[in-house]
Amino acid sequence: MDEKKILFSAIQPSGILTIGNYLGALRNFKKLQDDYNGVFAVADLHTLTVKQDPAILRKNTYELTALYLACGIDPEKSVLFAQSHVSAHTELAWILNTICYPGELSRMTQFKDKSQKHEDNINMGLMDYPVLMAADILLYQTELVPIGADQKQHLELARDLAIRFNNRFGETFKVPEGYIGKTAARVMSLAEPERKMSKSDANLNAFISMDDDPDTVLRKFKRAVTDSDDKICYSPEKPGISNLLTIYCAFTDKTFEQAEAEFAGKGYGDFKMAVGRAVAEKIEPIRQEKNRLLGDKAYLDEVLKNGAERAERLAYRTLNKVYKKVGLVLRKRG
Ligand code: ATP
Ligand code: LTN
Repeated sequence: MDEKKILFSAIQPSGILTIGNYLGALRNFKKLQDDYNGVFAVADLHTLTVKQDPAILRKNTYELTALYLACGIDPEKSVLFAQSHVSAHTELAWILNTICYPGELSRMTQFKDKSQKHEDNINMGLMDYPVLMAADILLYQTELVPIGADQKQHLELARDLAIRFNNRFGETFKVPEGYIGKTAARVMSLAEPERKMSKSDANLNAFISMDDDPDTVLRKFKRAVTDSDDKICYSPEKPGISNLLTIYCAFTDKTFEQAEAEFAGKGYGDFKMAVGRAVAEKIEPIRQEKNRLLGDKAYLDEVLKNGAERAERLAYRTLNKVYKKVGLVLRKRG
């Protein structure tokens, strides 16, 4: 890899992605991949922290790989791989576990939310999730991590662990910065605009999936919850309309002022249809390209294989350094 700085991010193959994942994360990956050396993972090990059907997890791993490519991640420019293919991730997570304290993990918002949601399966992995995420990031000497706003707390932990390790054992890790988009870093549910849009929501009308066809997109926007008065403007008192405006502006590259002017005097019905059309227009070609790629499993396997080889080389450079620093005797090879 050339001298550009490293950018790392990952997404879990825990279902079909929503436009929240797209706007908050994926589209920024594409924007940034020319200026950085991009390393992008399918975070399959993270997904195991919530019960999965093995066959569906395998399918979702290919779905997400194809979606990365369909959204413009170029496997020649960037490294695209599955987290479980590079065992350095779990190895570094173990070392980081020895400098991380339970209190730091039990107070994580996502841990608390997911413990409530999955009461019957509060496992150690769910609590340790942010440490594996820190390992993902730190292995690549990452400088920038594009994420949605909900992952900020986890990134802070990765920074804390890097600093703690460096202080204890000497300079080893770069301390990464987060990149949270200025707009649409937290897209809200269409049914309950006070809550984050999530692909695992039981109410299918609460989110737009990247797999929804144009009719479904329009139907879901028609049903989206709005607010009591009928003025189309951005305001904290109007979470429903503000969320729709955010989505509209993100997909059309318009400012709130431009959008408010465009819909001045128009009703919610017209506005919702316009949002639906803008979204459908952008995501339909991505959906079709993703489906085309899914028809070519051999190609997807090849991309993941090359990606894992490139990722592994980078990752073991850091891991060997870490093993040496903490006093492990390195295995002699050959
Ligand atoms: P789950 O619903 O299964 O917990 P998730 O969608 O919250 O999953 P990931 O798939 O791991 O979580 O998220 C991938 C990326 O998408 C992360 O950077 C995350 O911050 C971002 N993201 C998730 N939901 C949203 C949202 N509603 N708005 C903006 N960004 C989001
Ligand atoms: N936890 C992240 C997914 C993820 C990630 C990472 C993001 C796993 N490892 C490393 C950035 C960097 C999420 O978005 N839920």
